[in-house]
Amino acid sequence: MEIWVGTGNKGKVSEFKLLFEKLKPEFVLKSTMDLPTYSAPPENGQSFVDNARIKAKSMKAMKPQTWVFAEDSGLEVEALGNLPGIHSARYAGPKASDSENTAKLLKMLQIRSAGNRKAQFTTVIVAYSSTGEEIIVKGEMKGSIAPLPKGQHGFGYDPVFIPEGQTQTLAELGPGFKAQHSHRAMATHALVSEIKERI
Ligand code: ITT
Repeated sequence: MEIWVGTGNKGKVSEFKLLFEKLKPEFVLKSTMDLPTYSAPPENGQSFVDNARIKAKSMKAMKPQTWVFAEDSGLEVEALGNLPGIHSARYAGPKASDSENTAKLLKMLQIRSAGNRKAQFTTVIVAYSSTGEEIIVKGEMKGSIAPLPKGQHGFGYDPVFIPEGQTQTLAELGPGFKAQHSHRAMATHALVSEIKERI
């Protein structure tokens, strides 16, 4: 059976693939990157839920008979009034790279607050069952922002995020750690429980 995720982010796809292989191996994960004709909708919502729903609906329009989902995620930094939040992917500009976003984050934190480096990742997944029922699940991971980027794994802000109780960044800890503890792992566990209740 197939489950389709509406995302153009390769890092998300590889994490979801790992999670589904572990939690629900009979579901083969496909993404909009397997659909050359797909064009992503504008993410103009005011919240993670709004944006995840926009992306999930557009995925459902392409695959109406199938289980589909999309996620919206981001990094919320306490001393920055929870920014970048829903703006995480484009924090340093519309075409910003991961390293440009990370550099801006470290700079803003240096300007606003040297002391409070508390942060959390949030993921909201909106899914539609094969019959069109909407399911919403959420995952979080608490931690802090490192003084400098470190590590080679992952994507986005992984090189500057140190999970609570750890001394290394997510980019140093690697995919095995994220598959067990990340915001995306928590949300995917919740989604798979919801799926198991329905099929
Ligand atoms: P799609 O909308 O196509 O799924 P996107 O990257 O634009 O891809 P979002 O709008 O949800 O996705 O933005 C999420 C951003 O938050 C992402 O680009 C990263 O900068 C950051 N982010 C989310 N989860 C992360 C993680 O696990 N590790 C590091 N950064 C993450």
